[in-house]
Amino acid sequence: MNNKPEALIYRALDTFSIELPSWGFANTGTRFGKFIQVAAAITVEDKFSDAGQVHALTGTCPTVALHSLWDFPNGLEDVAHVQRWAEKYGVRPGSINPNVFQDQEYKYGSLGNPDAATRKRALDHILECVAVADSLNCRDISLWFADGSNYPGTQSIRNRIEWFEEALRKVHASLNPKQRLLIEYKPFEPAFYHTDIADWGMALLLARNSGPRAYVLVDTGHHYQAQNIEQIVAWLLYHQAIGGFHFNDRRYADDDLTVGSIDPYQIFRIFHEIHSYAWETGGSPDVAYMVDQSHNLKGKMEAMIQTVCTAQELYAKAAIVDHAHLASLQRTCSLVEAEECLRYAFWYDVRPALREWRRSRGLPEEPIQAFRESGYLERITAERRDRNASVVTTYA
Ligand code: LRH
Ligand code: MN
Repeated sequence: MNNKPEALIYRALDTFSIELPSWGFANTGTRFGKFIQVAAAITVEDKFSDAGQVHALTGTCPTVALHSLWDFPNGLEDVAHVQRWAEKYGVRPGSINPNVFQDQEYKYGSLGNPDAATRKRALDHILECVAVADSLNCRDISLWFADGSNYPGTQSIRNRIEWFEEALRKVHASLNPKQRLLIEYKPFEPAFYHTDIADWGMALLLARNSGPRAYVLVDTGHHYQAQNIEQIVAWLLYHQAIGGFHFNDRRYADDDLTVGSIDPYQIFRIFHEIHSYAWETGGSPDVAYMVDQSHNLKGKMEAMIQTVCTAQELYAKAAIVDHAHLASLQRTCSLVEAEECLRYAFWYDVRPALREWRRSRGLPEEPIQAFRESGYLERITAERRDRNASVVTTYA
């Protein structure tokens, strides 16, 4: 086996794919407002068109994550539309994200709500999403819950655990044999006292309680500043409990900035844990790589293409770590040599090999440049300007 860096980079890029979030192409904002981009996607077709463009330019993102109320508000009735757009734009529907956080009835929670009728409605919505996923031949149902409370004493944390366990067991029981449940944790926001699924341990216990095809989803933005995310990844790999990632970057909290824009070494360290696990176990873990970002200022198309290219670079860098050598240095506690072995890979310039890989696959060497020369932005700007004119920008 040729273990020259270029060969390792090629093999890594050939197996690497990352899923794009449909919502990353739409006009999103913060609670302080939304800055409208006239070319932003509005309809599901727009989102498939944009994702198709990014996949055509990078060859690395064949699936689009869909969010129920934003992409198939009519549930199963929208399946045919989605299938048509997927066909037309050459990207498949990926993970299905139920939304039990934006409707008024979820003020005190969804599956964790003290009101049994509200819990039932939330469960029914999720079960419909499982059916939508089944009809779209999607494997992953990706669950994130805003559930929690804002003040001490206002909710029974233990009762809510029981209600989540009860409901998630029913969701797991509704899966077809190929499907998986991904349980995403988040320490806070929008709840600011307790969040029901606040960390990896809570997500892992709920996953294990639900059934064998429930896994933990790690959103890189869902950690306290001081947390060692790659250590959490190592634990979840060790317990074969990791199902996927939502990649983004942050300086403070769940900032949803573009991957590698603040701390590229963080994502590199996560990819290193995965590559070294694969080297040790002789097989790649079954992990779904996904982007979860909201592009409030950057042009949404360029931000997404930049994200995919950065993820390719960081995945390729981590693929050239000499795992056998590093393992021997770790055994002998050769600290500086071991660290230098890892840093050598991080600082290795993989871009010439990446350009060569793209050329050899008939892809543009510089996807962002190719996008700028494609005229796609001008076309969608003309098509969508009027449709975006009526978008509400204010928070209140
Ligand atoms: C919650 C989250 C979740 C999505 C949402 C768009 O912060 O990370 O994954 O449903 O963002
Ligand atoms: Mn997420």
